[in-house]
Amino acid sequence: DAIPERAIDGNRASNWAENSCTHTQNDKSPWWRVDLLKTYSINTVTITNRKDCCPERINGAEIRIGNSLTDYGNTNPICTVISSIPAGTSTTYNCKGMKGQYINIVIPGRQEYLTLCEVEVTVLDTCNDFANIARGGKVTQSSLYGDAIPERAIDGNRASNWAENSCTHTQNDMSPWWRVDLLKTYSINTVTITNRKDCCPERINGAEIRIGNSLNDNGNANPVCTVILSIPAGTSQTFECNGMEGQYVNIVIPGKQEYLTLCEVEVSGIELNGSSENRLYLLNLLLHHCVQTKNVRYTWIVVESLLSYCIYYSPVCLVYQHQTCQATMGHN
Ligand SMILES: [Ca+2]
Repeated sequence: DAIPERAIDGNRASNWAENSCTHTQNDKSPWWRVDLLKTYSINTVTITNRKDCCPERINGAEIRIGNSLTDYGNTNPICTVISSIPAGTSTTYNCKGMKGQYINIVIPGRQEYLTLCEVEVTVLDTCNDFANIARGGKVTQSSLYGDAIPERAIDGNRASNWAENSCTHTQNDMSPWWRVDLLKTYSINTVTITNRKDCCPERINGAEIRIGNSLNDNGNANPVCTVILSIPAGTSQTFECNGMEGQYVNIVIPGKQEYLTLCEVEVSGIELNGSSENRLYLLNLLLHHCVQTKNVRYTWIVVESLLSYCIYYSPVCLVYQHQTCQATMGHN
């Protein structure tokens, strides 16, 4: 009766007799899979290994994440290969935002029993992943041309013709720059820049996106996310910064006398040092539609709709009920 649901029953109990561990037959390449019902960016996968017997059975198991069901999902990209997990303990693997609807645990090429006492998954936030955190920041730039203030790059408007009054403009500075202060430190996913349309799109060529917490050289000494080769006139281009951390995002054209014009700068990322218990949330919501906050292991909430992810961020929505899975949300 060691059904696969036991790995997502919200219980890390790891003694067989506690009826909370899965168990396959002695299969060749045994596997377990969870279907998250839609695609997520997976942050971590935490696996709890059996305590009372044979912890070595998990050795060599792969965590695979993706959207394919080829070979039951066991050919999806690998997050990690588990070397071992001490008996009765839980190990967390960082999957760095790998995207997928399916998460498989498979022991490849070996005749083995696969037992999992709990599999917990956290995802990168599905709301703020895509929110523009540049808006609301404090902006500044190396100099001002006309009335093309730095705020125009975060006015929520990608209009890229000069006459539309939504693009910034510096003087013809040596190493001109623009900076947004996000007010808090974020792990930055992407920076999207909209280039001017009616004139001189080549001015942006060679600009650097820099991210960090230092204001040395006005922030222009922070680590580089990317160097912009070019952005076609009037278009928006998104640059992946892979979680670089910082409060400041600078755009600088280094070592060159140039005008810097930005019609919009959008930044997506995840706040660090925030109320972390409400930032990432457990995903064991499939069986009972429950989620668990990160740092409060035995506090559970119910979401009534699988689509209610955004509310995890809002503490006022959380209704806790110790050790149970029966509380309801303030709203749905
Ligand atoms: Ca704008």
